Amino acid sequence: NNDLGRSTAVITKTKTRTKRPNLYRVLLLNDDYTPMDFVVHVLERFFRKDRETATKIMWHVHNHGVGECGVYTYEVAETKVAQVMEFARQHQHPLQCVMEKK
Ligand code: TYC
Repeated sequence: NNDLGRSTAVITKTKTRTKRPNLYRVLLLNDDYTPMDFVVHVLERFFRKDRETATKIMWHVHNHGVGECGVYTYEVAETKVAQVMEFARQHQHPLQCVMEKK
Protein backbone atom coordinates (compact mmCIF):
# COMPACT_ATOMS: atom_id res chain seq x y z
CA ASN A 1 0.00 0.00 0.00
CA ASN A 2 1.34 3.44 -0.86
CA ASP A 3 -0.32 6.91 -0.51
CA LEU A 4 1.62 9.72 -2.23
CA GLY A 5 4.89 7.91 -1.78
CA ARG A 6 4.39 7.18 1.97
CA SER A 7 4.82 3.45 2.36
CA THR A 8 2.57 1.74 4.86
CA ALA A 9 4.10 -1.68 4.33
CA VAL A 10 4.29 -3.81 7.49
CA ILE A 11 6.92 -6.42 8.14
CA THR A 12 5.93 -9.10 10.65
CA LYS A 13 8.67 -11.16 12.18
CA THR A 14 7.69 -14.58 13.46
CA LYS A 15 9.53 -15.56 16.65
CA THR A 16 11.05 -19.02 16.65
CA ARG A 17 9.98 -20.81 19.86
CA THR A 18 11.52 -24.26 20.09
CA LYS A 19 9.44 -26.49 22.38
CA ARG A 20 11.21 -29.33 24.12
CA PRO A 21 9.11 -32.52 23.83
CA ASN A 22 7.91 -34.30 26.97
CA LEU A 23 10.20 -37.25 27.66
CA TYR A 24 9.36 -40.65 29.12
CA ARG A 25 11.52 -43.25 30.85
CA VAL A 26 10.95 -46.83 29.76
CA LEU A 27 11.45 -49.17 32.71
CA LEU A 28 11.78 -52.91 33.13
CA LEU A 29 10.38 -54.50 36.29
CA ASN A 30 11.89 -57.48 38.04
CA ASP A 31 10.08 -60.80 38.46
CA ASP A 32 11.16 -64.25 39.68
CA TYR A 33 10.68 -66.17 36.41
CA THR A 34 11.95 -64.34 33.32
CA PRO A 35 15.37 -65.77 32.42
CA MET A 36 18.28 -63.35 32.73
CA ASP A 37 19.39 -64.12 29.15
CA PHE A 38 15.96 -63.18 27.86
CA VAL A 39 16.11 -59.76 29.59
CA VAL A 40 19.59 -59.13 28.17
CA HIS A 41 18.27 -60.05 24.71
CA VAL A 42 15.32 -57.63 25.11
CA LEU A 43 17.70 -54.81 26.02
CA GLU A 44 19.90 -55.53 22.99
CA ARG A 45 17.06 -55.97 20.52
CA PHE A 46 14.59 -53.23 21.53
CA PHE A 47 16.81 -50.71 23.30
CA ARG A 48 19.96 -51.06 21.15
CA LYS A 49 22.25 -51.73 24.13
CA ASP A 50 25.55 -53.58 23.72
CA ARG A 51 25.95 -56.86 25.65
CA GLU A 52 27.88 -55.27 28.54
CA THR A 53 25.40 -52.41 29.05
CA ALA A 54 22.42 -54.77 28.70
CA THR A 55 23.90 -57.12 31.30
CA LYS A 56 24.48 -54.21 33.74
CA ILE A 57 20.88 -53.01 33.35
CA MET A 58 19.54 -56.57 33.78
CA TRP A 59 21.48 -56.99 37.08
CA HIS A 60 20.33 -53.55 38.24
CA VAL A 61 16.68 -54.55 37.69
CA HIS A 62 17.26 -57.96 39.32
CA ASN A 63 18.82 -56.32 42.41
CA HIS A 64 16.70 -53.16 42.75
CA GLY A 65 13.31 -54.22 41.30
CA VAL A 66 13.22 -51.66 38.50
CA GLY A 67 15.60 -50.06 36.01
CA GLU A 68 15.74 -47.62 33.11
CA CYS A 69 16.10 -48.95 29.55
CA GLY A 70 16.00 -45.57 27.84
CA VAL A 71 14.35 -42.16 27.54
CA TYR A 72 12.12 -41.39 24.56
CA THR A 73 9.32 -39.17 23.30
CA TYR A 74 5.79 -40.41 24.07
CA GLU A 75 5.13 -42.30 20.83
CA VAL A 76 8.53 -44.01 20.77
CA ALA A 77 8.27 -45.01 24.46
CA GLU A 78 4.75 -46.37 23.90
CA THR A 79 5.99 -48.45 20.94
CA LYS A 80 8.95 -49.89 22.92
CA VAL A 81 6.63 -50.91 25.79
CA ALA A 82 4.18 -52.58 23.38
CA GLN A 83 7.00 -54.43 21.55
CA VAL A 84 8.57 -55.74 24.76
CA MET A 85 5.21 -56.79 26.24
CA GLU A 86 4.29 -58.64 23.03
CA PHE A 87 7.70 -60.33 22.82
CA ALA A 88 7.49 -61.45 26.49
CA ARG A 89 3.94 -62.73 25.92
CA GLN A 90 5.03 -64.74 22.86
CA HIS A 91 7.72 -66.41 24.96
CA GLN A 92 5.35 -66.84 27.94
CA HIS A 93 7.54 -64.82 30.31
CA PRO A 94 5.91 -62.50 32.88
CA LEU A 95 8.36 -59.64 32.14
CA GLN A 96 6.75 -56.23 32.64
CA CYS A 97 7.77 -53.05 30.83
CA VAL A 98 6.28 -49.65 31.69
CA MET A 99 6.79 -45.97 30.92
CA GLU A 100 6.75 -42.92 33.20
CA LYS A 101 6.93 -39.20 32.51
CA LYS A 102 10.36 -37.70 33.33
N1 TYC B 1 14.89 -61.98 38.45
C1 TYC B 1 15.03 -62.73 37.22
C2 TYC B 1 15.74 -64.04 37.50
O1 TYC B 1 16.30 -64.21 38.57
C3 TYC B 1 15.83 -61.95 36.15
C4 TYC B 1 15.14 -60.71 35.73
C5 TYC B 1 15.88 -59.53 35.58
C6 TYC B 1 13.80 -60.68 35.42
C7 TYC B 1 15.28 -58.37 35.12
C8 TYC B 1 13.16 -59.52 34.98
O2 TYC B 1 13.33 -57.22 34.37
C9 TYC B 1 13.92 -58.35 34.83
N2 TYC B 1 15.72 -64.96 36.54
